Amino acid sequence: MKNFLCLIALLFFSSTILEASNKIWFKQPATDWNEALPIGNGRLGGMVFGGTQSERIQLNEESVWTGSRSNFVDKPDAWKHLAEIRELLFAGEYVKAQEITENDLMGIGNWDMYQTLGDLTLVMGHGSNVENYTRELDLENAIARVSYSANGVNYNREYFSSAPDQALMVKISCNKPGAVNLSVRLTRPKDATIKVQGDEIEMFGQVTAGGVDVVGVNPGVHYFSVLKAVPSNGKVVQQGDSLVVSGADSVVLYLTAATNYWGDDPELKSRESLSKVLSKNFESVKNNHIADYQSFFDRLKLDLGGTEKVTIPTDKRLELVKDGGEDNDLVVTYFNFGRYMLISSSRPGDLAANLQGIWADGLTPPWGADYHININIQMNYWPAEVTNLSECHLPFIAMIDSLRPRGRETAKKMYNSRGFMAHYDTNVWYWTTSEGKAEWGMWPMGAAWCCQHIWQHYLFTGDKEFLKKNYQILKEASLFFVDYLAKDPKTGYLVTGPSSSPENKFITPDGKISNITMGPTMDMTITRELMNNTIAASKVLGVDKKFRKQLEAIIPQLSPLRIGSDGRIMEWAEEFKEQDPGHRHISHLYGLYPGNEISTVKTPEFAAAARKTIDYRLSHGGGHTGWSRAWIINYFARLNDGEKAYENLLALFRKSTLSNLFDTHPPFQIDGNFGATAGIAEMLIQSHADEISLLPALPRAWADGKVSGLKARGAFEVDMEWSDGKVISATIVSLKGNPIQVRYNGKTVMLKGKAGTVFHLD
Ligand code: FUC
Repeated sequence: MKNFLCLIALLFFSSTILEASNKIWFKQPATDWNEALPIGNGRLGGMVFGGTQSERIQLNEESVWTGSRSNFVDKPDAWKHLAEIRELLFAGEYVKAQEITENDLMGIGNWDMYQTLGDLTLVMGHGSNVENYTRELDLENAIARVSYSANGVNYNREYFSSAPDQALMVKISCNKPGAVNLSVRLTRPKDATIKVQGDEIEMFGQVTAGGVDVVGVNPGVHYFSVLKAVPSNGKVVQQGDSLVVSGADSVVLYLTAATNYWGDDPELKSRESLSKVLSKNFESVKNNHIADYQSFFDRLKLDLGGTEKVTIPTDKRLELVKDGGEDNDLVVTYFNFGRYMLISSSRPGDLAANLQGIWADGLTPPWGADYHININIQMNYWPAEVTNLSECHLPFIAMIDSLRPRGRETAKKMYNSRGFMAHYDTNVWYWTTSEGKAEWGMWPMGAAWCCQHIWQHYLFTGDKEFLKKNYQILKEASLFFVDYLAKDPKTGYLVTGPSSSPENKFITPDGKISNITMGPTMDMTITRELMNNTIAASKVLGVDKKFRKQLEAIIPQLSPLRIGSDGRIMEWAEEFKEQDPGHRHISHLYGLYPGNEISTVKTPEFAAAARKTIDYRLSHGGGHTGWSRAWIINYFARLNDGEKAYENLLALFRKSTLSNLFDTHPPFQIDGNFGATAGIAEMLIQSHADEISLLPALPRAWADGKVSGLKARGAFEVDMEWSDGKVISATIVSLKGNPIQVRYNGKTVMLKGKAGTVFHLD
């Protein structure tokens, strides 16, 4: 009997542990947007506030954008100024060169904005005497829930956004027949016509620019959203601009939305989705949603041996960490939340996740919630492969392809070069010119960096068809550099430029401040990597021997990575002092992560110099934005320093995490969530150095744990369990039959076996 009770207790315990790490929950509604809970199907999203008297669900559809293809254009003869600018830079006339760059080389245009689709507001008809309130995001099922009792009646709400049914669903129910009474409205701050008829609300219009501070005036997409209320018993009637549900046992709200972004008629498209989803009952829509979501989410399970704290809501647990505590289980929740958000904001066929995924309020979100491609959007996709969500990576790959038409024009007009390229940011209209100030805009490496993801997707999946389909992108990106690179007259090396080390400034020898120079370190690392990846891809596919030879001849001429007299990796080709020694970008360590030019095993001197570089930045206030901190976690993981990686993960929780576990720049920016999710994985497994390394950066705090479903380059899936910091068992499934060396517990083994072989290590 005693044993039986123990077993029951154990079962209860283990299921509650799982629940705790897969749940973000609160005892109160959100008081502002940063406390609300995100739901999404890759395209259609909502932020659930969970108010009791009045509920707000802020809605997003990924293509609700102002503007159109015409925004941001190259100056027609910009390239004619290139030679002069380069000459000035080689002669050390940085400030003058920057002036000409801004006036004559860089493009012009208007900023566009990703905008809210609107708000779904529910005003409850029950009294205000509310008790036993909880609001949760269930990461196992991708469902948000609110429950409470009001005047003795228990109310429950469920919210989710279904990918298979392309609808956002809300169900309100209670335990007393006929006690669901509420009104429903759809609104938008601007550009919306609202029509209420029968049991439906339509909201439609064409979006235009938002606030007064926005330069852009270009109208954007046409959108259409429709909501239908389906009560169980009771009735629905129109009342002004609301639907009023009364005397119902429960009510289900079905909401669909579409825009003309992809060329569809938005009304037809959202009506089509609505009639499809209406043919199913709530439970079957919900079950389809859960099954679909779990086909991604359940691929990976992580346990860091954390103690369950089921009774403490997430915001309070975060506060405990902010007060100096540690909480491994909350780390797992954060990791799972990262995976949840990638699954919920980036499905094949959708647009790539933007600076806020798909979740953004208002008409003028920070940076327009665009695609910054000098770190941010790449970081969004760092966890995609290693955490077994390869398909969620595809919208980003499609984004790179979409950059090509404009990227070819920019290559020609700004640099008189073949191939394609893009600068530091873009958006869903895929402009590629450099915009704004040289400080941020004059950086020609955006597309080249993005191309890394094509090769990484291939390395993790071994999918040759994918590589074949996307090889031309790599080739065209490399071709740009064949034409574009310039010879530094002093060193004889080939360099990029005019360019910057993203967003950092340096002090010129005569004491002035400048951003632009020739051959900043990050550019050169990315160029080398792009060319090497293109060569490797051409070999895998057996194509383009001649072009490959051309690239092979260029690589040794590229300006190399160098260590400065102070022992740090040099950020620029010359030993400049940085103006902001604690700058958030640490771009010159690209070769450490996400690249692989710097390695503790293969290039220990560079690794030591990289550590000095990070330490220096950190000691001057570096890592102060969420994404910057997340990058540092990955850096320390690659330096095999689990303690430092963990210290920075804790710092991310303590300084850059909102109560709903959103990363904050500030304000909310999703890259830090994704970057840290990748960082946690990178502490457990690495595969960038021609081997799989198990527990390469395990901190003492995670001495015992287990994980299943991590992926490694070479197409492997890895499960392992560890105790006291040592692997006690591991299972490695070879998906493509590649041979691989595995490093664990201070030793290495070589594994060889055909596709499907399951290797067991103990
Ligand atoms: C980069 C960063 C900023 C911000 C912006 C969206 O340019 O330098 O900090 O994250 O992207």
